Amino acid sequence: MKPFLIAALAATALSLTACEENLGKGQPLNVVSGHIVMGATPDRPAVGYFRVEGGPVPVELVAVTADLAQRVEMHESVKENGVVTMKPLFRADVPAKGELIFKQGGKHLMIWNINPAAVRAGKLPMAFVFTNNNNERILFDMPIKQASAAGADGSAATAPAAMDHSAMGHGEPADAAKK
Ligand SMILES: [Cu+2]
Repeated sequence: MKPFLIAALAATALSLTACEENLGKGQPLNVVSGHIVMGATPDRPAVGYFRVEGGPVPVELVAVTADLAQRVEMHESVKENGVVTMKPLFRADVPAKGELIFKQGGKHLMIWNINPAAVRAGKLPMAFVFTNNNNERILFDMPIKQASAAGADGSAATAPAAMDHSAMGHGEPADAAKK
């Protein structure tokens, strides 16, 4: 066998492998970053933020789960008549080659009763469930921050994100909401 043919076969094998991993066409659908902020007090839920990069086709995020937490919900903060409320969110679009962002003041996760071992370890393994490929699940370890460290990203220098969030009752006024 001639060297160039071997190289061609090797390249074919590589590209097949890449296809199987959904890397064939540009960037794959992926969870690229995220973190959890613990509640200001143990009885309050933690909140989670993250960023998903879209793959070659549009999909929807339909659930986020964690074996080491009692409950996880997707929420969206919406302003109606000057009042910020949170509503459960059951699906969120991830445009092809676009992004889906859960962040403070917008879409967010609420997480109840994270296993203390996960808190000590500083990360919560989460599964992001999408509509493609028969509900593809992408696993991502979310780093856990204490409420007091919430300002580290510069988004909440004065009020920790979790505290701000927990002051925001479902359907109740939230004057703590930031502009
Ligand atoms: Cu919420």
